[in-house]
Amino acid sequence: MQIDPERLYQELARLGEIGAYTDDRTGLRGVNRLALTEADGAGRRHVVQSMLDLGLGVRIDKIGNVYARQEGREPGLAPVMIGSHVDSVPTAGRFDGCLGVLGGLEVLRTMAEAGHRPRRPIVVAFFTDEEGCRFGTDMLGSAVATGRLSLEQATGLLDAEGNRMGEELQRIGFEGEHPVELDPPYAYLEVHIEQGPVLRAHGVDLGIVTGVQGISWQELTILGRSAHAGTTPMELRRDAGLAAARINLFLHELTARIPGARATMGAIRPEPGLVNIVPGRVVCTVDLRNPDEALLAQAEAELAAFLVQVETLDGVQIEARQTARTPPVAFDPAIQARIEAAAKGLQLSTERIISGAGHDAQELARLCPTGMIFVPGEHEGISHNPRELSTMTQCGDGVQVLLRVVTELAEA
Ligand code: HGY
Ligand code: MN
Ligand code: MN
Repeated sequence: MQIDPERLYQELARLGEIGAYTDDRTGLRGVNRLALTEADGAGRRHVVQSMLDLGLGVRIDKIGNVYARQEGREPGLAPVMIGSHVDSVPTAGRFDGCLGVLGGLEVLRTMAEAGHRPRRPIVVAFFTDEEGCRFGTDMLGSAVATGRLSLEQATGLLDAEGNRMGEELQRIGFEGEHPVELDPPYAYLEVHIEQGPVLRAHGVDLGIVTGVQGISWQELTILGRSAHAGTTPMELRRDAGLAAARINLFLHELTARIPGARATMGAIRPEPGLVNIVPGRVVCTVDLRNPDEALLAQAEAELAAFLVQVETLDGVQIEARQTARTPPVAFDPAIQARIEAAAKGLQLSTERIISGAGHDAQELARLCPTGMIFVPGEHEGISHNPRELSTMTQCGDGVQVLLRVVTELAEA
């Protein structure tokens, strides 16, 4: 059986037009389907329609996860699941997450055209709010489906405007009636763009993902005192903006000292945020990552100690709220071996690689043997940016290997 790379690429382009915008600086077409916005709702409805057109049984659970099922020759068996996400960051490309979902549908389309009925059922899923940047916790839907977070914790989350996650889910019409608890699949596979430079730089066709690094997200609220920028002597200030800058610099020094550490202050919101007022309040975020759990915990502890110093130094108060925390996760070696063999059978070169980004697969790994296939990206694999680009061949190779591995597992 051969998937149709052209059809796959066209499906990616069609979905990529939902929530699309033209970046006024670069003129590039970007995608904004932030979780549970109208655009996300439209993207979801578009994919559900494709699932129904394929004759799949579609089930939506109480957190908005969508599961589309192709029955097998022996329906009672645990299914092989293929999944990812269709929500995006506000400045996305058209591949992040979508390749995994549309690639799964391409696998089922190809099987149907070949008249191939697998022994096991196959389910193609997309999970709610994988990105996490609206409600502050990533892999939200898959974390609830696999029991890391409760439905109540998830639906109670608020976005920066105070909108409640549960109400936003109802508003876009995706609060399903099925229980969120997911019965363990037989196996879970996810194809995803690498979102980094490694595979392309090494001239490798595909990545066999060994696991996902640990992730720690915090929201810091820094309280100082607003004051006149002209009349307030420097030594009398309690400048929350200065405190945030000190913390940002500290994060970068931290990464020079702790092996494998990555640190990012992605959001910095000074208030009142005006030219002639010393910021009295800053809300900012900290994203810490490391493949090693102990080193990630060390970075968290060193940051916590530094915050105490900054409070004294700048006369501010700092409240740190943990908004996401996932340990490093290793993927199943037997599934990695199957991916490697399938790629070899197609004369595709591979390399083992750890994922820098979080993925739904890291949650599913709690329930069943799980694997990921990475597809290289052009432009140094840039992602979370409209310049995100993987070629038809790169996407097609990834999904062809997915087809082989899923076909094998569905006969096991
Ligand atoms: O943040 C991440 O790693 C993922 O894109 N949600
Ligand atoms: Mn993703
Ligand atoms: Mn992403």
